[in-house]
Amino acid sequence: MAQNEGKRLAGRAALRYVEDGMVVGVGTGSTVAYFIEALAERRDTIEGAVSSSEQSSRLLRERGIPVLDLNATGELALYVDGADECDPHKRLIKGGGGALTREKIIAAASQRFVCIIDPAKRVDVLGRFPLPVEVIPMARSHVARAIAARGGQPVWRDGVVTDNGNWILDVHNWSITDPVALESELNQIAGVVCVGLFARRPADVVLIGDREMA
Ligand code: ABF
Repeated sequence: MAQNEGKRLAGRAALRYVEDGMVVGVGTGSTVAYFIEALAERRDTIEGAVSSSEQSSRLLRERGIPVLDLNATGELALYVDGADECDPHKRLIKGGGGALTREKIIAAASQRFVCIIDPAKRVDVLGRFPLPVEVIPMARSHVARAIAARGGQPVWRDGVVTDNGNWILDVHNWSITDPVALESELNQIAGVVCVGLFARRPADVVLIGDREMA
């Protein structure tokens, strides 16, 4: 299956979880762009969306879907988002698109997190994709040293500022055999805003193309 076809099928398949009257949490990335395109067919039946990035907010508004504030909507029934890697336990690496912090906030505030991926995102062990870590700019070097001391190889995503005004380190060559433990450990480092591991709160449903992961 061509990668874009897999993304398009997954994006459309997620529509089956959208119910009338919903406020839908919407992630970021090219797979989510297909979902937004499909969601626009339902814009008259849903209340609106809570967006994880300025990029997705633009796409939603272009499609006539109201973008709402999570502080006003309260907890959500559904969050739909992509991922960079997905293991057999529905644990994810996310953040290649730089939106990991707002994505993790909305995932935490949502009852059901539906992850939409093409088959190339499936891995047995997380870590082939460099792990994004959002950091407060002044702490970049401090966090990089702490990650290196744990065996990771951090690379500053130079030139990228997140929607929250922070920087990103991408950690290479980590075979992440215990993603829950690593997520908790990295969260403790002073200066870390968000770790691109969605393991403490994994996806509830993973759609791979148009098939649901068991
Ligand atoms: C987003 O989806 C990011 O967390 C992740 O990096 C991205 C995957 O992008 P794509 O769908 O374009 O492969 O949620």
